[in-house]
Amino acid sequence: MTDQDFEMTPAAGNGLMERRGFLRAGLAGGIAMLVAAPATADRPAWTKTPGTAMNGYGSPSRFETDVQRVGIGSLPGTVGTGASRTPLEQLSGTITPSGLHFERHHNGIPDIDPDRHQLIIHGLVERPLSFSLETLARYPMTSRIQFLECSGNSGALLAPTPAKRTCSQLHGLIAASEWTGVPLGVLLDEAGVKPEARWLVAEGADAAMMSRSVPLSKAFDDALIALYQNGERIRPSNGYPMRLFLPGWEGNMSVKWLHRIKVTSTPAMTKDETSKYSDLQPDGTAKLFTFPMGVKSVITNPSGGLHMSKPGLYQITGLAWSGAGRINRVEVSADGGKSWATAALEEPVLTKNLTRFRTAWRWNGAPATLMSRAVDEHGSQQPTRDSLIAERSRGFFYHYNAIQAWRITRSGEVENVYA
Ligand SMILES: Nc1nc2c(c(=O)[nH]1)N[C@H]1C(S)=C(S)[C@@H](COP(=O)(O)O)O[C@H]1N2
Ligand SMILES: [Mo]
Repeated sequence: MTDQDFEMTPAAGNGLMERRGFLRAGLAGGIAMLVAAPATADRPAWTKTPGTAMNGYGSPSRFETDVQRVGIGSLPGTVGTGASRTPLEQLSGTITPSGLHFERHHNGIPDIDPDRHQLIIHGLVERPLSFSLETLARYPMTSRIQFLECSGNSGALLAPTPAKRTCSQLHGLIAASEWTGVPLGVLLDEAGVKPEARWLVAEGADAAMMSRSVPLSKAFDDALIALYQNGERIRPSNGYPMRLFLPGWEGNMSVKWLHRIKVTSTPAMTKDETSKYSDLQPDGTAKLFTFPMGVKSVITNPSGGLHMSKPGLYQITGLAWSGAGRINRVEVSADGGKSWATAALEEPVLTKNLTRFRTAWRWNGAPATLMSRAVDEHGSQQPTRDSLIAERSRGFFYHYNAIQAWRITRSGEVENVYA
């Protein structure tokens, strides 16, 4: 078959193909090998003997043991004060398996006995209340498939020279899950928020007792007291037995191991919203409270550290997201940003969730630079690295959302570059 049979018409420079043809026919005609039906004697051993037994809790295939969180690092002298990253380039779809959800802990993972855990709501309320897991289970619950991103994600790309790193080493402080729990507004209504209240302070039960101030408007908008992650109880590393989940906002605010909410009139100016997760300005003051995560995308395949085998048809795929809503469009370039082709977005495209994009690319074997850029439903566009740096003040670190470029060398190595 020829490319024409698949409507593989060019969409942009250096081999990018029209997305409609890609969606209809895929790349099969260009890649799969033609074979005859195998003879019985050639059947593999696993078709000839009964398989193994069932078990109580499943795990991935033994051939997938290299799919692990990456870049696990803890501060010197500690074991749990640091981060691990989602292996983005090894996954597909949009939901992150719970065991591969990135982790960010300020003092390790607490070993919380759910029967002794309580959530207290107090402060500027008519009735201070305390909730056990058992009482929370009687409230109406809702589920949302949405992303969580640390605002320190991708900060390594501010280095003056591009680090030789993989996609997950650079961008892996993001994950998406189906979060299920009780809308925070329901609990606040029961406690009766007083008229002068404007904020709440959420505190975790870890040994950091990490706390953040949250505007009440967000609490009543789409905040969840999340109890389940991808259908099962939240994993200890992600906040067991309950966490605050604030869709689209910087991950730090989604306080894990949540045990206390104090309703207040002003923010509490906690450590993690003043000395950290704030942006130093040229005059020496710090800009506080940058909550939503900006519109962003990254090509996960091919990406840094991966290897292209030989020239021919490839699938370019990646993830796009916006803390402000849905992704409207993702464009891909194979010529370092000179021309762009619109990528296909995988359904469903959900608000404040990861959106998977795909497009077809014919690599001609010459060096090439791949990039992706996203636009969200409000028209916000992902900036170039240069424009992001020009528009932010020196010394900024959080909320890096610039376009990522991957350089493919003649030998097929893929590396992080600034384009
Ligand atoms: N109690 C508590 N909540 C916390 C943290 C923490 O250390 N302690 N880390 C925060 C940070 S910086 C991020 S990015 C997210 C990470 O959530 P995850 O570990 O489930 O990926 O949790 C936030 N909530
Ligand atoms: Mo974070």
